[in-house]
Amino acid sequence: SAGARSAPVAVPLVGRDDERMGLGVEALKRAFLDRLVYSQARFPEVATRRDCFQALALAVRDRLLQRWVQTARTYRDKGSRTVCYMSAEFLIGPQLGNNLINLGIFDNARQAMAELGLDLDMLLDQEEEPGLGNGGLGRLAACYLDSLATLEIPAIGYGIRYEFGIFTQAIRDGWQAELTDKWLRSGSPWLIHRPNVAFDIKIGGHTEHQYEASASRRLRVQWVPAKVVRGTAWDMPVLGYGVNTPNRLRLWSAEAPEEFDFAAFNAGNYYQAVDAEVLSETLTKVLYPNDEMEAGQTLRLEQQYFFVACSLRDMIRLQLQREADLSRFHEKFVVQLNDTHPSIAVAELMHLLVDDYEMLWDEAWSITQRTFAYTNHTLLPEALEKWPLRLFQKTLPRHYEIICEINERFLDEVRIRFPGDEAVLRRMSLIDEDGARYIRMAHLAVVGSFAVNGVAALHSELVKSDILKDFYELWPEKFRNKTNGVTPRRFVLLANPTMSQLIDETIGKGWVTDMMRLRELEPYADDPAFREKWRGIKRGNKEHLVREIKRVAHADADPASMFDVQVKRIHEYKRQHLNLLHVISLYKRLKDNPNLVVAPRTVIFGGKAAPGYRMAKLMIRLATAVADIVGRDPAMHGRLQVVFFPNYNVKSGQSIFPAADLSEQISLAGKEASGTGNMKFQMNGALTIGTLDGANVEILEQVGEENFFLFGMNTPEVKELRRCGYRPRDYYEANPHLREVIDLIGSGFFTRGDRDVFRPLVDHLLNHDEYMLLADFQSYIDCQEKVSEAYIDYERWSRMSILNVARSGFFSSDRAIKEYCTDIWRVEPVRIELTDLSEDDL
Ligand code: B1H
Repeated sequence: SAGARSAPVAVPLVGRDDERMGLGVEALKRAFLDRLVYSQARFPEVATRRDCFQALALAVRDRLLQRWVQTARTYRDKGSRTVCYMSAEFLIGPQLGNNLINLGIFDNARQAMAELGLDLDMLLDQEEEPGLGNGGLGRLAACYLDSLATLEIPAIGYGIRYEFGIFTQAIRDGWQAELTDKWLRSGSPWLIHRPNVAFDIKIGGHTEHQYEASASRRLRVQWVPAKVVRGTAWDMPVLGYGVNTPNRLRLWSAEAPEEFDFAAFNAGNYYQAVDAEVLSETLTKVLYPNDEMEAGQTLRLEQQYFFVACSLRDMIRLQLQREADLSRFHEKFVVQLNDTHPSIAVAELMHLLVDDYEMLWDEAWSITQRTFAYTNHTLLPEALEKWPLRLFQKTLPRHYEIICEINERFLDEVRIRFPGDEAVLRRMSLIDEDGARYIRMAHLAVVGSFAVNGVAALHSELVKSDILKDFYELWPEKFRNKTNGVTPRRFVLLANPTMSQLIDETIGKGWVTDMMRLRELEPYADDPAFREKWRGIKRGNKEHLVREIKRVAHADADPASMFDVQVKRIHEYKRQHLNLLHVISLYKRLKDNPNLVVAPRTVIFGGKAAPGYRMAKLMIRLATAVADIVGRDPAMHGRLQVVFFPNYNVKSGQSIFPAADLSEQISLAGKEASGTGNMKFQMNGALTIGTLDGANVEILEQVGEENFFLFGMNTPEVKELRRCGYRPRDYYEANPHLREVIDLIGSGFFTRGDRDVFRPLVDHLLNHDEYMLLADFQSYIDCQEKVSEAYIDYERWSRMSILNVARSGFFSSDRAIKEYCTDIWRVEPVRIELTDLSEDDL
């Protein structure tokens, strides 16, 4: 959290009486002390920082819950159509600061704490990060919950309460080390356990088919499971900004159902009973730390099924409270599938409707197809989720049968549309029969949904032309684009209070829920006084990050240098090693020519590698090795520095984005579905150096090419080069400078003479280079030279920076969610009226 910060924007509840509403300084002091005593059983003189954080968080939670009760009542009375966002990940980040912002009491809370002798920033710093996601996909789900609540849309987020979130990254001897993330160690003040909201979920076993004795002779299927796991609900309130709507994030946790314990216990097998308990609880123990798939883990399939099965039962329970049967289920609920991770929901809803509620197949299928919509997030063919058929059948025997039935009926439809085309049947089947057999989850999701969307304009086109081409030809009307967005509440207001304040003073308040208004900043890009203030703010944010870098990376960074930042998961397609090739190139040129005029740079890397992804871990090692050598070289002082910022997460992101000058978005064209970090950087005034990939294309379109540093091949050029047979070694041989850079890595220069460490990386680049770093190298180096020239002309740079912010409105998650609401979900806002604390129904 930044030095002396204050929240710039008070929530515009007109004529709000803060004290009467429990939101004033006095009321907050009182609430804090109450919570310290009655929840923490502490008196102020002995309270630890942790106690004080808990007390403030609980006081804030009380204020959310007051609104929550009102919201639940209104939703029930109105019977409003509800969006259910199903996601295996919600990377929500720390909650306290965000809740203070959304309640409009950030400044009051700071003052209240100060009057009690406590520093709000210190308290905010106590919160453990709930790392319930890997990267962009999980963070997107969290941004969308913020916007859904802010736009007053009835919505529920359904996910998993992992006991261990994404690992904590440490750097040891330059290598990534993974430490467990026990974020629930001392409980979370935001999670409310609902032991009464519980469902028993079957797993494994076999099915039994029987014709009913009655006249209808209907076929009944019984699923006899191998085990039963109980799911209970944990709810987190998600408050919108400046409104009274806290929506519900409902996370499921696995336990052993008591009956099972007793069965084993009565049979005299106490240890088996305890084992069952332990085994059940492992189900939601840990988040899989892979950003783009890891195949074939039974536990992962069980996790997916478990949370989807609980969620659908929860929705059905709500529907049956409102109506006599389930025939209008799809009118009351729409389910958005965040990638294929929850796509087993298609088969599960069929199972529930047909087997449990005895609906006929055709009606059940019609309801199912009108309930689901599917978002695709990846273009990497290897990241498309597929389950080995045997494993799937063993875990979900009934769902296997249902998927076969869906598939037969679906392939009949394909046969009619493409008569005699055996190849198309094989390509579109839900079951991959080439070699080892697999269930294709993306195909299940498309067949079971009424809408399918990509996450950026380019990506959505590539979904139609490449990865789901056959499906697009069959059902063109299903396909849409919904370009991602990010929430400006967390990533601008909370993360960058000084810039927010300047914007308030310049164009007035209200822009944070109407981000297109940032366009009103455009004229100020030409105002030298404004530009000067703008630079001062960036400088302040950089000084704050410098202190963080000192604290976590033990390095001294120079705030006068250009902060050139690449933070995101480490992956070959994202090409952090291309960035490193540039660093080494610059290093070499500075060594050869000490008088070279270039902007001084601090190149900052951050991001986690999947624990089993060897090349990604080697990329981290290369970054730390280069950081080390460059850092030791006195000739680089004040000219070039490299920092690896450990354990990049939501919290540290909030210090990093506001301090960045340059945003590195350098994936190979056609590989990054969207990117969302690119948007967070832009909103905080960083300029982008990037390829024509993902949402970069739209950022370029918004800011104009004179305010964007574009380089590299575009998608058709990539395809063409691949078609012709790409030979990276040709580039190496033809470009002496590139050769020098690669040879330096191979020579052991960065590893005290050890030539073995980076050999796999160098060999891979020279012989395969799947992501074509060498083909884009020269274009990237040339573009970085233009960046350097622009930075030195600081008036020009400030102008570009201001225009980037002024033109970032399109990337608000509010815009994205409005598009989902009108084009996919067909839902309307529901206004919540707050009866305040003094009224007697509470
Ligand atoms: C994205 C994932 C992902 N795409 C598998 N796919 C996972 C796939 O645990 N798994 O198995 C986890 C995550 N994540 C990202 O989604 C894209 O790479 C980004 O380009 C995009 O911005 C983001 C949000 O749409």
